[in-house]
This record gives sequence, C-alpha cells and structure tokens, in this order.
Amino acid sequence: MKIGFLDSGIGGLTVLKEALKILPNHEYIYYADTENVPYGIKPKNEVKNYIFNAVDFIIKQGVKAVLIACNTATSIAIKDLRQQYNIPIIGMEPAVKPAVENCDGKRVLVLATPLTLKEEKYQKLVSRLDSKDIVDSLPLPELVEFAENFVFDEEIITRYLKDKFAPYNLNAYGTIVLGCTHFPFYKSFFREILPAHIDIIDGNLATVKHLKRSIEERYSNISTDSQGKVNFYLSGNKVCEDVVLDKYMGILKS
Ligand code: DGN
Repeated sequence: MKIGFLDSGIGGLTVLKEALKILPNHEYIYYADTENVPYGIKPKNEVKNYIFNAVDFIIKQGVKAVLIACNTATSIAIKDLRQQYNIPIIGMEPAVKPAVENCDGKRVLVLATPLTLKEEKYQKLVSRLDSKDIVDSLPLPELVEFAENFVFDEEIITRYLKDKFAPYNLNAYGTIVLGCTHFPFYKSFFREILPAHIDIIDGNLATVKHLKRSIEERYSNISTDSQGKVNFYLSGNKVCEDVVLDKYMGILKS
C-alpha cells in the first residue's frame, strides 16, 4: 500500500523512521515542501495553501493514507483536509497528554514552532489537559532552520539551546516535549544540556501507531509487498532518495 508523508521539510523523516519499523512493508511517498519551508513563522492562510497543494500532489500518486508529519501543518489544516479527502489523514500533536500524566509534580515544557503554539488547536489541548497549570511553552523556530541547513555542529547547537533555556529553572521541569518533528534530530544535544531527571518525549511513535490502526480499520485488504521503498519529493520534484534520506537517517541512528 502507498502511504503519503508531508512535512515542510525534512522534519517528517523523524516520523517516517518509526513508520519504517512498525509498517515496513509499504511504499512511502515523502513530500518535503522545501520551496516553502519554514511553515512555522508564516501567515496561516499562506501555509494552508501550501499544505493543500502538497496533499493534492501526494494523493495523485495513489496513496491510501496521508500522515501530516508536521505539528504546524496539522494544527492549521487537519480539519479541512479531513473534510476534503476521503482517506485516512493522520496528524501530529505535541505529546502534552503523556507529559502531564507522568509529570510527578514537576512542570512540563513544550517546544514547538511559534505557529503551533499560537494556534487554537494547541491552546485547546493545553486548557483541556493542564488543570494544574504546569505546562509552559517555548518556540524554537531556529532549530528548524538548523536542521534544514544540516547544521549539527555541537558548539552552535549547544550555545543556541543554552541561551533559550537560560530564563528557565530547569530543576522545576520533569518533561520536555519535542512538539516539532524537526526537533528529534537534536535529541542528543538536548540530552547533553538538560538535567538527567528530565524526560525528553515526542509523539512520533504514538502517531505511527495511530496510522497503523487507521489503515487497519479502513481497509480490509492491505497489500504489504513494498518493503519500505521511499519515493522522496522536494516540493513536487522527485529526487534520488539516497541524497537526502540517508544523510538525515544517519543522524537519527547516531
Ligand atoms: N516540522 C514542522 C513541525 O512539526 O511543526 C515545522 C517545520 C516548519 O516549517 N517550521
């Protein structure tokens, strides 16, 4: 079965990596909207347009489900996408629920793009779950740019993160939520500078499990003969998967 993935750029690869483990026998169309990245700091209507164009393209490739592997795109377009298309459309959302449930009396810090944090979807999620008023949020838009430009220099990233966390008393926090699919690329950097007691979580695996349940519920006959082939598109142009994919998947493995 063909499954589509969309992100503004390469962030969704951190989700695709989980899909290739749990749903290895499918064919993937990965669409990185690199002409329009980053989504997270642009006006909502402009971004919505990009998303619809991209999803249209993906669906024309014959996919049976689409995973919007981008928290920003999900928060502004998922409802409309589900109304428009009659196949499972799965979205991301910052993993606030598990963070709040396992917080052990400590605070939770959600890291995402400015657009995700500003959107009604996120605001509603937090007001529904955060009855003890323990959730804070911090936008890290530059981290998306770093990932897109393949900046993994320890000194640059560590300095950036330390500056961002400087105003926070990190001992008060028990969980950091990576609420943008670009951020897991930097998990080892976060681990290095954050106190050891802080859990660093993301919603990638849970979202892929949701994708699996959705296709199982929707289709009685699922063909599983594709062995994880990934067709990689940069804003509609097919590129050799090795060029981008291997480079970034290598970072996730290390
Ligand atoms: N990877 C996207 C997300 O999860 O929100 C954000 C990328 C962007 O366009 N800023």
